[in-house]
Amino acid sequence: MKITKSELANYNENNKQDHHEKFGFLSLQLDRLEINVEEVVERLQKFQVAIPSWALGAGGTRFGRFSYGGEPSSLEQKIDDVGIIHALTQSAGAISLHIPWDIPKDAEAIKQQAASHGILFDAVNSNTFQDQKNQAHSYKFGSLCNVNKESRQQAIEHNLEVIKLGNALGSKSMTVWLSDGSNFPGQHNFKKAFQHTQDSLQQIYQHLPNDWQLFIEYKPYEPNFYSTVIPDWGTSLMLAEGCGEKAFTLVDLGHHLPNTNIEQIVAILMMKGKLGGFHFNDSKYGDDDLTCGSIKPYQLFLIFNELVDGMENNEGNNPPLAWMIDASHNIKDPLEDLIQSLEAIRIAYAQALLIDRAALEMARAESDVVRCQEILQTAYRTDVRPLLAEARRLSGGAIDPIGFYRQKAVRKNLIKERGMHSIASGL
Ligand SMILES: [Mn+2]
Repeated sequence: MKITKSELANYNENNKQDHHEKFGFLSLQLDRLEINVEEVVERLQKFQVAIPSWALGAGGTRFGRFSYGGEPSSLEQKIDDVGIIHALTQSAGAISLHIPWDIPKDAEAIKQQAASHGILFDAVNSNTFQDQKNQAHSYKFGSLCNVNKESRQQAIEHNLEVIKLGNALGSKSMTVWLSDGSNFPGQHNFKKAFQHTQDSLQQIYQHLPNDWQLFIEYKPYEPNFYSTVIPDWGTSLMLAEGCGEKAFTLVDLGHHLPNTNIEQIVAILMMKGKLGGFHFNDSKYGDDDLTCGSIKPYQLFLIFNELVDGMENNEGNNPPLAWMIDASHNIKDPLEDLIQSLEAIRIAYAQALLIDRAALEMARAESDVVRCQEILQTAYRTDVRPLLAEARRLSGGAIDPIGFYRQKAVRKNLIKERGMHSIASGL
């Protein structure tokens, strides 16, 4: 199913009255605050977030999986799904592939298909957290950290294969997330596990093309429940620095213990020029992978406050960040859920763009704590949704993506095309 420009234009035409009123009113208010509305809308138009290839089917939990019908059962269909999201939102112009779940059979053909939707290939993701069929050595006791040299070597070679596949598609980065760790005290020699991991990552790094970046993700627990080899940003940063200037830390929102101050982590990593990318999701208890902004929208805003500050005052020479949604869906239509996540991310970004940074610095210099909070919350409490709708309208997307999606019965059409019992590849 492909959504045409004329369908979108018709939809917007029929819904323009309400949008014009809301956008007009907000523009007037922001003008009075001397905020350049045009510039904010332009920045929103440029802001693109990658969709991971594993988020397009029902993710499920370890207790069960409830299919949604019409799930994409091939990489081609996954790209078509991202194409639908991008057509509606004009903000999902990239896909992030998971290898080996989504190995392209014909890289050139896949590239062309993605290009026809205006989609690029973002970071590729390696997978050494599960054994594949006919694999010589098991990852049951770890991959890059394994005490067995053959297992480590096999994991290194897999990562090199992922780089090769990504290169053929035009990707410029690889994200390494390791499930490596231990389940019981005494199981691991912490120092040896770290050293093996450092050594393995360095070997992978040696083969990284010059214009590529290596992202190292951390996570404090799960699937290992006593220790993980890369539990936190400090360990990730040590490993990245041990590799070289093309290696960076990647922050995944859900990979923190409850109440961790993630905005502070983001600020310091950017100051050091070592934040490579960001994985968006939301959670209440752990790595819940819920829809962005569904639980803690204020935290998301505070994180964007630091991200925008880091991008505007780039003293650490931090490279442009790789943005990706890393969430999983069990009870919602994955496409609707991803549209909701994109909206939440862009709301937080737009609000952060409204912050009066000069006034905030002044209030900080005077230790005027009340004023600091007022400045942040004035931006946070602004309903910026008309700015997002305007950015979408100007880029040729839908004023209201979910409204369009439901009116056109997109899921029903996908079920008609693909069947009720199709299952997303890799899941
Ligand atoms: Mn992640």
